[in-house]
Amino acid sequence: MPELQTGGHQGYLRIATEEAFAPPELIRAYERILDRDDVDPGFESLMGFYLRSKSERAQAVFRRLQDLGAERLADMDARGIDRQVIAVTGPGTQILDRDSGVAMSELINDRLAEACQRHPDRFTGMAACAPQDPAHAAKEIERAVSKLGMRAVVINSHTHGEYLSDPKFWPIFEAAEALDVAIYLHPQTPPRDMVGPMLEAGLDGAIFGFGVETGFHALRIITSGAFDRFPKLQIVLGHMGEALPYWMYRLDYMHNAGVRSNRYPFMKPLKKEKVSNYLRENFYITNSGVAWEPAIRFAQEQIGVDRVLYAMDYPYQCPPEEVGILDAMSLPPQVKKMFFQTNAERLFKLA
Ligand code: 1DF
Ligand code: MN
Repeated sequence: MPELQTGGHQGYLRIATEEAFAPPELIRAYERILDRDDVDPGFESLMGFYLRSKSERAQAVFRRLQDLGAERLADMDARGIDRQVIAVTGPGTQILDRDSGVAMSELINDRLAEACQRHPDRFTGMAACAPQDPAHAAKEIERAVSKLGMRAVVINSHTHGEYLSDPKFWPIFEAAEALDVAIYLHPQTPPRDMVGPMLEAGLDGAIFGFGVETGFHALRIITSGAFDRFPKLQIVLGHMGEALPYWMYRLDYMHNAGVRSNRYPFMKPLKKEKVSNYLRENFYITNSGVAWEPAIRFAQEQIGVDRVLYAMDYPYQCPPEEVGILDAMSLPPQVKKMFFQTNAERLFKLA
């Protein structure tokens, strides 16, 4: 494999769009939660591993998560990554109680903004917020975007088992739509009521549980009618859209059948009629964790070449070989440039 370089020698810059960090204050808050006896089982499985395992993988992830300087930049250089779009790692503020979540969201945004100001040519930030306090979340998103230069919002899926399909959270959608920034709906472990049988099988994490829960969350948002209320809202999903593109045909059929037969009185017809129309017009998809050309081509064909973007998922999954695999995809050069560079430049207003 040729050595990877930054600078666009291959005909495009590489912009990685689902990259994670954690400030030390958040790690300390995680430690205190892990010490409780009523700790959320999914959280214990996830952060119990990354904070306490002696394995090489856990320790490398833990170290890299906390760095927004030399090590991260060196890792980007070694992988030929020109820019990272960075967000607080899951579950972030959303595992905390309301007041701690609010304070932590402000701290996260201040820290991330400082790093982006130190390295404006390498780092772009996504705003954190605490959905536990929807009114504050909306104000914090506004501050982070207009004062701190954040270019999107991250929501690490459910908040204590609650979903953004609940209108009490819609001040968040209203703020994102008004500021014209996308919401990156990023995974975390499934909530207590969903995680039990997954934990039992060791399938609660990024291997499967994350994707099931986050895809389900996105679907709940669609079927709630939120996009009919906020038609310009854009949501980004990682991991090839958490498998939703593959589900589209059946989702359309069964949603339509359910609505027509009034099976669930609260499930109302949607303005755009089909679930898939929302996936095509209100979603972007990144390939985080999936360096696999057939899946990327399928999403490009079904959702559109202008809506499928590159992501690495640093530091959780960052083998340099995956960059080479994606560089080698047999896509037309202009499509590869959209994938690695220009779609991200447009969505995050980078160029
Ligand atoms: C993992 C994967 C952890 C992803 C993450 O954040 C994460 C993992 C806590 O492998 O445990 O963001 N991911 O997006 O695939
Ligand atoms: Mn991730």
